[in-house]
Amino acid sequence: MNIQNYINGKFENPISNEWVDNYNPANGEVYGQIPNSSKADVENAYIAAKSEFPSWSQTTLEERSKILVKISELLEANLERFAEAESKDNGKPISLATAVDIPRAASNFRFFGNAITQFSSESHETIGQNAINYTLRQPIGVVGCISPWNLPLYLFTWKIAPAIAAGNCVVAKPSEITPMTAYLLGDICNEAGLPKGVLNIVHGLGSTTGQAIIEHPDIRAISFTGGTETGAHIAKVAAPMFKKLSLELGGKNPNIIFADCDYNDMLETTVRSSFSNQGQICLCGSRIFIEASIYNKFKKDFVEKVKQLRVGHPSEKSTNIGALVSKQHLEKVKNYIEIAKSENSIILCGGNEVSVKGYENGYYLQPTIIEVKTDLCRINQEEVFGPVVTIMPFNTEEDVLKMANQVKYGLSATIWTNDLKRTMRMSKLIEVGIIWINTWMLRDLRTPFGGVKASGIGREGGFEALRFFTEAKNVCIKY
Ligand code: TXE
Repeated sequence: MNIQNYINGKFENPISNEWVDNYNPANGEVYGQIPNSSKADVENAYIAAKSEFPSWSQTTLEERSKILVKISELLEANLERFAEAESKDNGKPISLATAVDIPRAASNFRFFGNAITQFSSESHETIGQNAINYTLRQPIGVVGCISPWNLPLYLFTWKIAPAIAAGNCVVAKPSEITPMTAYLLGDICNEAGLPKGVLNIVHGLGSTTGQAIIEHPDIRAISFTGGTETGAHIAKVAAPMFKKLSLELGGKNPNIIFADCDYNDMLETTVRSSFSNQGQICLCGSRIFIEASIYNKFKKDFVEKVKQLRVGHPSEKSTNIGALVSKQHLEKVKNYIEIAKSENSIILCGGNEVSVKGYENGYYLQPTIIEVKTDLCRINQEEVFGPVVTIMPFNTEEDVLKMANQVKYGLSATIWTNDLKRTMRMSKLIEVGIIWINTWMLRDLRTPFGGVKASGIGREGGFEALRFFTEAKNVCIKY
């Protein structure tokens, strides 16, 4: 099946007629092609967005809200079709796409459709000077949204929904590895009555299509989620052009377990926070630190539970772990397991590819637990982004805090304890943007979302996203 660009409300082939293969990770076969869009396609998308901007930016909030909520409803009505497409394109279990990815993509549109009706700006009376200031929050114009392959529609819409809610027009590019649900979204936008040109979707490689978006002199803001290296490259290109930038990058998140936690709840959630989506979530807790007094018990119970996870074809309901997203990514993750072995770490379970009957060329890997001797080894410092976690014991709060922060990333952290004072102390000292206490990935879309250090700059979510997608302009009136 060939995917087309969605520009000015219409589906189009790329001008150059260049295409890229799209693989099904569950069987390793090519099942379609996507445009490798060039600068010229991005320019067409930009022109469509620019022409629509004066009208869309003046559309009432009620009207924008109505359209966004309608998109959300149509996504829900098409849940099965979208979940199947996402699972086939990405390799994730159909159960996960049905329960999480597509419902959350729908929530993104509903949430920002409602949030924009509550978004307001400030006014400041300058007392003693007979002056009043008011701040306009104006849409930026044409903005670029670039998203990754791990949660394809979920992260694509996490950017697009606030961008258009705030009155911008968008040139968006999904990952070339998982383009399918973004492609299907075009029809839904038309059906919901989104004016043509508000959202334009160009498909293609990062180095061609993505590069054309970030280099475009009149695309004034870039919202990007993806790898840290790509983020650094985008910052280098965009900074001299003074573009507004939001970068949500990689993570190497600590999962810190104290002996006084609710053990069973912790154990179950830790299996999820380690291996959901084959461990390909930037928020996965890939470094697990356990208080020494319960280390041996945890190690035994955790290994036992993880061994029960079923690796299988994504379309089967009983599958817990589907396929990794690509051959190249599978090789990267396998290579990290080799690195761990060469560092004298111990593979407690997993570590090998899985041959799924009937789908022998798919990209399957066992969920893998690695016991490390030091937190400073490579497997504990670099982002693997697969079904691989490390475990090691700690003795004191001070020790574990040091290890939690001794890493270049700073996205999220999880702490398991019933000691309230400890949670308050540690939350202040851990260098991350998001902390979960006694839970994981419990999301409230109003909260700021993003990281520090090599995990990026800027915050998405709630009014933070609406602030990012608007420019503040102050007006001072003397009376
Ligand atoms: O991501 P890329 P990759 C991490 C994870 C993974 C690593 C690399 O560790 O192994 O990043 O993954 C587009 N200009 N994460 O290489 O390349 C690209 O087309 C503009 C963490 O697959 O960063 C895609 O749409 N755009 C992450 C998007 O960037 C460019 C999720 C992300 O792809 C571009 C994914 C360029 N020059 C991977 N080059 C998370 N934070 O959740 C690429 N792109």
